[in-house]
Formats: sequence, C-alpha cells, structure tokens
Amino acid sequence: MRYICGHKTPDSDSIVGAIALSYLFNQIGIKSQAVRTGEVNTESRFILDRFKLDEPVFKDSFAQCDTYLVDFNNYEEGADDLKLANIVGIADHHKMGGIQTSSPIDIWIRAVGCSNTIIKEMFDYYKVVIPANLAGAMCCAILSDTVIFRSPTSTKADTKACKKLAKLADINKLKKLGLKMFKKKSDIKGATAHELIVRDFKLFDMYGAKVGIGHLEVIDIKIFKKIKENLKTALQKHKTAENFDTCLLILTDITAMGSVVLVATDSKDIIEKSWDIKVVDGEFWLDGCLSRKKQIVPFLEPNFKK
Ligand SMILES: [Mn+2]
Repeated sequence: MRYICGHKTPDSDSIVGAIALSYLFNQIGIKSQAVRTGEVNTESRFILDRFKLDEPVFKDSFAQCDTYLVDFNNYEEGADDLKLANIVGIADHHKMGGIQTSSPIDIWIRAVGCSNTIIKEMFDYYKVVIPANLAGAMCCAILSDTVIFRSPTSTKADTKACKKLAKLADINKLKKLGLKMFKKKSDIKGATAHELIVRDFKLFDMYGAKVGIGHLEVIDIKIFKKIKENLKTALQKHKTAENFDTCLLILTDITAMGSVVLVATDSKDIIEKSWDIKVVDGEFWLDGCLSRKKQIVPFLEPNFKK
C-alpha cells in the first residue's frame, strides 16, 4: 500500500492533494490511500462537504511504509518517524527541504502556486480523467493557495489548471467560490488566541535559529482588532514555551493586499533588517505581502546566517 500524505496541520492543498493523488495512483494500478497527519481545517471541511469527498484517514506513523509526500518535502513538517519511511515520491511547490532516500524516487516539484496545479498535470501525463467532484476540490485548493490568483506565488500555470478544472467541475463563477471559501477561512469565532497562532503554523531551522511562522488570511483584517493584544501575548508565550528564537504571526488582509506581522523574538535587529522596517509595539506592516513562502521566509532566513 502506498500512503499519500500532506504536511502537519494540513491545509486544503495537502488534504485535496492527498485525495487526488491516491485516486490517480489507484487508476494506474498502484494501490494507494490518502492520509493526513493532522485535523481537517474549516476551509478543507467546506471543500470536502461541497464536493462530497471522504476525508483522508488519520495516520501519524510511517516507519517502513511506502509514502508519497504532497505539499511538503522536509522531515520537520511530517510525522515524527518520517525518516524511517520509504519515501517513493514528492509532489510539491516549496523550496527543497533535505529529504534523503536510498533509491531513486519520483519528483514532481515546480515553482507554481499550488501542488494541485502540478497534480493536474500529473493526471494529464498519465492520461487519467479527473472526476467532476475531484476537479472541483482541486480547483478550490488552487484558489486557496494562490489567494484567488492574487498571491505573488501564483503563475499562469495555476490560472490555466484552475480554469480547466473548473470546466470539468462545471463551476462558472471561480472568484465567487474563492471568496466563499475565504469567508470560511476568515472565521475566527470561538477560537482561542493560541489556536489561531497554530492554525497554519510552520517551523523553520534558520541556520540554527528555531523560527515559527503562523499565517492567517482573512477578507478583512479588522476582525483582529479586538484580539490583537491577546494574540501578541499568546505569541510571546508560545515562543517561550517552545524555546523559539523567533515567532511571527502574519495577519493577511486579502482585500487590502497586505499583512500585519506580529513579532515575538530574541533577534529584533534581524527582523528589522530583513524588511528594512521598525518593529513598534511588537508588530509591523508589510504592504503587498500575501505569501509566507515568497515574501517572508526568503527575506528573513539569509539574515540568520552568521
Ligand atoms: Mn501548497
């Protein structure tokens, strides 16, 4: 059995990507199962319900298992024993993350806005028809990752794939669907400050410094007004409790196209140098910033190099 698995705290790209790839592999004769290493978030839940798809099975142990990674390619974002897995392939759109294997593997990594864009091309490559409901879910994953094509990570390949998938799924109003989905994503009701910080949180080893970066994308950043101070306190707590050098929480306004970044750090000078900004009251504004992988990490990481 081949297990298809996205990263920890899975987003829609990871969840839908695992489902899509397992369907594809089963169609070409490789017995496969979609799995997840974390809970399904509200946005992914909306997608699964809307397109009547089963959620991947929870699995957090991969020792000796044939494992295909989707939407990540490092050990840090996988299950604790991922180093013991038999990794057979990767479909992803992130920077190279240091996976090592003892045999040759399938690599589908490209600098596009979403793993599902690459997966669409894999279906084309293997000449497998995508069922309408799966196409709809893949379409949503692309809308989510590219922030409805607004993110600087979004490419022509993403737009093209998404439009083709929309046609297969009989979706006429892509933007409307995208906004409906981001409305689900913007829902912060009932969540504690800590839950919001870890909702989409990624760990990085930046030249020996432990860095954690959370990201919340909402339609209107005003919804954070009342809880911003709580978020800062919780971010500081999280940093101390987990022994981070730096914790950031990016609050992205997808309408205004920019982000407030909340900061808890021992390296304030490095943060300020990275974007040539001043951290005031534990926060700063980045105009035009929508993407952690393209507008945060590449600016920050090199400055930790000693
Ligand atoms: Mn992705």
